[in-house]
Amino acid sequence: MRIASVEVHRCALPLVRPFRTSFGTEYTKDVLILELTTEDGVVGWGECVAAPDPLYSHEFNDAALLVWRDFLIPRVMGRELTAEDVPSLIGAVRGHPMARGALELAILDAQLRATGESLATYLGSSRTEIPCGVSVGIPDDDSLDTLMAEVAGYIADGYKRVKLKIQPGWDLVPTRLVHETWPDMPLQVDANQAYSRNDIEHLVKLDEFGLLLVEQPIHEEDYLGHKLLAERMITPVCLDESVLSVDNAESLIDYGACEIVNIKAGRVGGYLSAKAIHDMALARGVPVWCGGMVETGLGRAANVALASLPGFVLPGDTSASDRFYTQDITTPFVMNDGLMTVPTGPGLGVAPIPDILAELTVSRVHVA
Ligand code: OSB
Ligand code: MG
Repeated sequence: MRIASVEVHRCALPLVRPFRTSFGTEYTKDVLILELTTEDGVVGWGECVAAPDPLYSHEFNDAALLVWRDFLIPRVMGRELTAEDVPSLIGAVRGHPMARGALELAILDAQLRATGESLATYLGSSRTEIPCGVSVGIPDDDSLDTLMAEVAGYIADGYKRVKLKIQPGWDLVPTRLVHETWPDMPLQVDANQAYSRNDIEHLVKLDEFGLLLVEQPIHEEDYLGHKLLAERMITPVCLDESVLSVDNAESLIDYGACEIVNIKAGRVGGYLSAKAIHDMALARGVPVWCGGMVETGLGRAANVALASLPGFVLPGDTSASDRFYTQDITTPFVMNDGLMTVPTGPGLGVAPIPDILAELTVSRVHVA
């Protein structure tokens, strides 16, 4: 295919409730959606998982716009290519995996729409439906009652696994309460790097709650801290922010810093890299699960496809659209008995609903 044009839709989606983590609170989802058109007139869609501010990672929306315009899109425009060529064509550009991943996804979507194949089939899916977990933020009012009401609602919805966001001062007490109230509900926690290697003895106290895993407790660059924690803790240590590529994931596993991998395609530069990490982990017998970045239906469709690969043995942060949005930009993803159906249509299998996309769009940039 040859890319003829790329348009960025900057959208603002109100969240059903604020989403608070150890690094900040989001009230609205401010998201960049790529619309790419090929010379044959095929349209492909990609969602960028960067946020307006560089708080989860160094990436942020305005930087993604510049990187696309000045460095990434010029390397792929107007030349004959396939999606598999994209990582090497843009490989000279350092960093910016979320921007790279969104561009690769739009190209892959266009390619698969042209051939009629679904993303799930292309990636090597082994299931038609996947179990869903839910990520629960720190309550805006710091109240345990608020947390318990929110978790009770998700359990009533049918979620098969609960993940609590934790930070110093909001860890043992909420985790114990949720564990004791729903002892059979698979439970895990995510600190988004809020602790240090000096907190190992404190983090070990989480062991009494029988958690599936503890996610990214310590700073992303502190591999020794995670290794020391993994040696000391019964609960498996899972890494999110630290995992950036297949080679770095294998290094972290081999070193002993990572016992379970959270795979987020945006964080690792796209779905081809995500699949490579999955394949490596499956071969090594390391469990993986699909992370989320509060995606709209576009990114959610791709995550659900990825999560249907055989190595995804734990429920992912693949919640229903209504966990975050009253109005998604695509047909909403729904859950039945805690399961979600993997899209089977060509490419992502969903596309933005034109009127709704227009309604939620704040600005449009013609990048190329
Ligand atoms: O660390 O997993 C994370 C959301 C935004 C940024 C980082 C993270 C999250 C989540 C997943 O916890 C939320 C979701 O998409 O379900
Ligand atoms: Mg995380």
